[in-house]
Amino acid sequence: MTEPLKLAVVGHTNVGKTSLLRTLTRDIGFGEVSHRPSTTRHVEGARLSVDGEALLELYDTPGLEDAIALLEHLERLDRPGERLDGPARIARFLDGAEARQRFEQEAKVLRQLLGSAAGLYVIDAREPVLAKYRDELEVLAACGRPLLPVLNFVARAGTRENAWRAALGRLGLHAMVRFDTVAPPQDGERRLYESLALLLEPARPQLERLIQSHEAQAATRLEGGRRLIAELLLDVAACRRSVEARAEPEQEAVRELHEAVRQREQRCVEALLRLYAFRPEDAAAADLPLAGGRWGDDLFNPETLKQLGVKIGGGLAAGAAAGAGVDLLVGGLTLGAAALLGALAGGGAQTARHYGNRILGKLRGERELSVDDAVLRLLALRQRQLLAALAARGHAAQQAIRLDTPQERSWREDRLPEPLHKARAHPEWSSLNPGRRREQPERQEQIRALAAELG
Ligand SMILES: Nc1nc2c(ncn2[C@@H]2O[C@H](COP(=O)(O)OP(=O)(O)OP(=O)(O)O)[C@@H](O)[C@H]2O)c(=O)[nH]1
Ligand SMILES: [Mg+2]
Repeated sequence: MTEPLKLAVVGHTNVGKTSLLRTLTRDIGFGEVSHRPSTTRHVEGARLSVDGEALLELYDTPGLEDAIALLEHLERLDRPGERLDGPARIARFLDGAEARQRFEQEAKVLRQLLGSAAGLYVIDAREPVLAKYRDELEVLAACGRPLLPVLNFVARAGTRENAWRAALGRLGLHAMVRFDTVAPPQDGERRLYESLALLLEPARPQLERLIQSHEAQAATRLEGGRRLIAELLLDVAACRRSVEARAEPEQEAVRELHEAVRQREQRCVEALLRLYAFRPEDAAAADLPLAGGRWGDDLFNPETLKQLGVKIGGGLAAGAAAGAGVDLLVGGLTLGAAALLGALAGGGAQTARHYGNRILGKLRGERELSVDDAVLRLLALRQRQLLAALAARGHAAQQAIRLDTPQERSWREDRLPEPLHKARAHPEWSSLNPGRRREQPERQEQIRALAAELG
């Protein structure tokens, strides 16, 4: 068993040190994050383990505030005729009274860095390279530990990244990583740990294990997310309601079906958020551009579908109820009914039995409500987009997720994947229908196939 590698996360106050810890540990609840300076007052650690073995310990530290005064103080610590090196000077400082008084916060940082194998020096890359930051780096460098600068706040344009690179180079710091804690690059963790492995060669095996484990976990999460979306789509595609062919019960059934589908989508959103370890409110905020109010409130609004460029099929055009396609088993053939006949022709004995009942229903004057293709398209588009947003989101993010209008065409226009067509003929696959039998191998097979198409 190797000892966990200890890293101190250090830097000026308010540059995102605690945020970096949140993102690297995928823990939205780590420490306290605030726009106010001096939020973190004590050292706090978090451990990253793989298969129960602790590989890395990250220590959050208070922000440095007055490095200029501290550097001056350090320079006065040498006795006459003495010329201490950095670590000796830091050791003398930590033994002195000032380390418990005026520089108490700074002393915590330096003690932690001395007790660590290396430091991650977090930088707000929007800031100019001021003298106070250079002094800060000089004080930290005196601890004699490798420092890896981490450029934060780099997701948006207008940073001073180049000035920082030049300034860090002049201080002998040539390795650095760009890592925005709110929107980390896809390979951000890999780059960060690989850069550390260059500085800390003996720790390379455990850093590589960490990289591999993180990448495997990310792939598993993505697969899990696609499966959740596939289950949602299958549930909705297979959903059916029989209703008496009279205006009042019909309207009531349409309303009830809308609500059931909305709730089903909300359940999927919440499951995705849980899978990615985010808060329920991270995606249910009122200002989602694709939805007013609660997520999914305008799922059945034809205008939403139009804005997204989703093809609006027979059910919507029929106007009986926006979004709830009416398979008219009564009152003539429609597209919906034609599709049903196709399903009947291609389906097995079970399908025939099922449709047999529905044709009986027709004779009794009943209608079948199902959810229109356009709604399936919209669900697929925005859930996929949510999944992509979650995969790219840092756990330091404070704002609710905002989704742009999706650009991709396939789910908007192409024929829907085969599993959804199949599901139309299998009401027993839907958790939204009574009498479902969800553990059926064929349903599972279709979910797998559909999940693969969501990739
Ligand atoms: N947009 C954006 N905001 C960030 C980023 N990193 C941090 N923040 C914000 O910056 C502020 C400071 O973040 P903290 O993580 O508390 O910073 P800190 O360095 O730990 O601060 P102290 O503990 O006070 O020294 C918070 O409001 C964060 O939400 C980032 O990459 N992008
Ligand atoms: Mg902090």
